[in-house]
Amino acid sequence: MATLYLSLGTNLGDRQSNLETARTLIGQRIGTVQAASGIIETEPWGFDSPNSFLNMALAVNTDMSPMEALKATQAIEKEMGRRSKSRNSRYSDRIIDIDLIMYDDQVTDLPMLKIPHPLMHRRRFVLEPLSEIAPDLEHPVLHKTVRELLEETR
Ligand code: PH2
Ligand code: MG
Ligand code: MG
Repeated sequence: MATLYLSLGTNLGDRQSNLETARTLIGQRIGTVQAASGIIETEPWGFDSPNSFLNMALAVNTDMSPMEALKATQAIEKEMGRRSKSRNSRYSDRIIDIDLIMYDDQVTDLPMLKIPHPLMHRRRFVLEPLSEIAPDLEHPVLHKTVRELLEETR
């Protein structure tokens, strides 16, 4: 059994309900939701949009491998109506985005899947919710806790 940390984000439609639906499906398909952060409203990071985000983090106890969990999160995104990902490698508005942030202290470096998420340490919209549920979780490459990473991020 592993602990998988997920970041959820949405900036289209009924954002609150999108987070609730995703959380329910994650609990049904990936594993028991052991902890859920509060929801924060954040400005789009890395692209321009009038639509602000709701972001939150989950800790899930799972028997799935990271690749299995990725397939499951992608299926949920698709079923919830998420359109094709960013064009020209730019970010775009979305109904739901579910990102794998950490998987125990495991490091995965595949073309399709990198864990820890390569940008997690630069994103307050990931670190703030994550610090609520796992402040002492240590980044297995940077060897800093989530709390420390958040303090270093403007
Ligand atoms: N996700 C992105 C890019 N920018 N900005 C905010 N505030 N929240 C997000 O979840 C987010 C973002 C890429 O997935
Ligand atoms: Mg993302
Ligand atoms: Mg994503």
